[in-house]
Amino acid sequence: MRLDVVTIFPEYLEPLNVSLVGKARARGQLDVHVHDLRQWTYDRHNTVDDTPYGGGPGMVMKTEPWGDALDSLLADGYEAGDGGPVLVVPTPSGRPFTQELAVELSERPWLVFTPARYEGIDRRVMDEYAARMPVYEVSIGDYVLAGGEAAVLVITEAVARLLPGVLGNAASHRDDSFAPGAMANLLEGPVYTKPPEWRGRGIPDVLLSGHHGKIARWRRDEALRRTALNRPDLLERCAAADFDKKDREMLSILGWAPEPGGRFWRKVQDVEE
Ligand code: 6GU
Repeated sequence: MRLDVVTIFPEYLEPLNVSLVGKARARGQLDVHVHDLRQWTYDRHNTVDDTPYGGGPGMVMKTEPWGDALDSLLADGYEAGDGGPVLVVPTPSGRPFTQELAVELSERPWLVFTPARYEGIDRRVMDEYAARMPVYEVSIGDYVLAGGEAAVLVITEAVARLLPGVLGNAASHRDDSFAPGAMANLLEGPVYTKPPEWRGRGIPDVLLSGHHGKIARWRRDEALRRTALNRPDLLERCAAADFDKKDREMLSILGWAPEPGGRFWRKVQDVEE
């Protein structure tokens, strides 16, 4: 997979040399190109921003440097269709970045990222390239970052670990908490390793039992417990049919019940007299 990143802070992308993504690059599985947007400015001050039309606070990134930068890197091997590039524009006003979108992006051969600073990029840039290639405006969560570079690191790591041969064990993604099409998207429960006792704290007996069926059941119960606590919205999205009899027992212990009609589960409210 090829990745291009155009940014005014190329040094912010240094972590792409480290760990899983760095190793994928070293092995030739990822071909990463980081470009300084100011290469495509022609004035003495290397200006990339200007005041917004219509007024208001902050600055807007100008069309010309982005247009020249994108034309220049796309000219290098541009191909329309499935083999062509997609533009990934990190912005707090984008669609949520999910595991499903990570899988979709991991199936493309070439991703071009345009992380912005200031109040964002002049709209005409996205409109211009949307006529030539898929454009994904993506947000990594409900908070505001000072720029899109950290989002590029997040998206790249989520995508790179899905590429064939990048993680040691390909089966490991199927069990990811947010793997698309999983029966029920549950958070993973706690994990333990040696020593068996640390500061007076032991390991749940079942994990030492060697009984695979009981261990699987315990893990599933812990996943239900953690999901109910931290992400009740995920449980609410599960159909009643996602759960077996033992799941139902656990959900009921956790204070959840099927809604009238039984299609989904919901937290049971304490009824007051
Ligand atoms: Cl992708 N960019 C910025 N600046 N803020 C964000 C974001 C992206 N996702 C969430 N907040």
